[in-house]
Amino acid sequence: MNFHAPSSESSAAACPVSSHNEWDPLEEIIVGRLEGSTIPSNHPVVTCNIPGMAARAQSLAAGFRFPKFMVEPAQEELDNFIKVLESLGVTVTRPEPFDHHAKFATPYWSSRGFCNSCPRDSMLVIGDEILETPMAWPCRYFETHSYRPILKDYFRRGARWTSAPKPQLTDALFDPNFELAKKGEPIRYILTEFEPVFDAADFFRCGRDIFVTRSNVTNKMGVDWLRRHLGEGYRIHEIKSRCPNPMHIDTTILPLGPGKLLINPEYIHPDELPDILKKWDILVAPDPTPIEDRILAITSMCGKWLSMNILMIDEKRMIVDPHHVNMLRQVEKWGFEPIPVPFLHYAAFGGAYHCATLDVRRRGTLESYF
Ligand code: ABU
Repeated sequence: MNFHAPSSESSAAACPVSSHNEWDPLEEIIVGRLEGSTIPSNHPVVTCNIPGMAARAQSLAAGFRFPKFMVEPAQEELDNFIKVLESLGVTVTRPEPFDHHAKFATPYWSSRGFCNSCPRDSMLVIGDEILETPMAWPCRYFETHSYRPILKDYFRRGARWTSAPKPQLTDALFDPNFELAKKGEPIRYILTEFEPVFDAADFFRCGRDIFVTRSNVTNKMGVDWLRRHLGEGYRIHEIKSRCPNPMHIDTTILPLGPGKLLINPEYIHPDELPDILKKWDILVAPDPTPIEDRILAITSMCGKWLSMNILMIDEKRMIVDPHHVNMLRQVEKWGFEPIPVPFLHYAAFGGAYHCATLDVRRRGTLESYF
């Protein structure tokens, strides 16, 4: 590895929102909620990203409340996860409970909501700014409203609070002829360039350098919008992923510390990484431990690489699912201290620890790591 030590450029601000990367010591985090969870309303942008069996179940049960047998075990895991975070000295902040079953409409379409399981998607923290993202799933249109009390509180205490242009999400944004790429074919996306859309979970932050994968919820115009919004203080680099149905970077590639990059060997080819990342240690994720439980396998909204959806507490400690023994053993070999927290039932609501959280404050300063 040819790693250059970071140079400090600013001092820590006394702002409730202050987070520049994925690994500085964690001080405050938003953790999602399951109350009021509703199965996403039917839309091609939803179904194209849900694995086979779950997609079929989703389209049959669209708009109904998630059944108790799915919510209860996930809620238990969530409660325990929160206790673990608090025991580590992290302040946990929560959105308001909301009944996402309520129907809403714009002049162009109507939908029911989804849930607040994954704050990682709807808001992006860059330094002292917390930005509401223009998400492409119609059922997520008003998701950030559950976070408004928190956002207003952060704003009153000095954070910058912004929102990207609210997208129209008309048919013009979605390619009616979209089909998933077959093996060996170039990756295709369901989104057109009609307007900017992006989920925050398609980005990860390494100080002044921010990395993104294009996906079925993040188009080029969305990346351009963010690049122009952040201005010259930041550089946004696109990472090429070979995932045939890309949605969110955090099961594809994730930094675990300065100079340390976890990659999914199916989706990332190291020789295709941006040149600046080639200087980092490439840690190849081990094969995910298969999930034999049929209900868990069928109900998961996520792919098997959710084993990579790690949350860093600091440069050494990380939350990992004890089911994923291959990952647990591997990160120990790399010198990390995994903290095992069971979380497999949460996959039915869209993710694991990284998705389920939004780190709003980490102790550290804005650095340039490259
Ligand atoms: N929300 C992250 C899940 C992405 C995946 O299914 O791999």
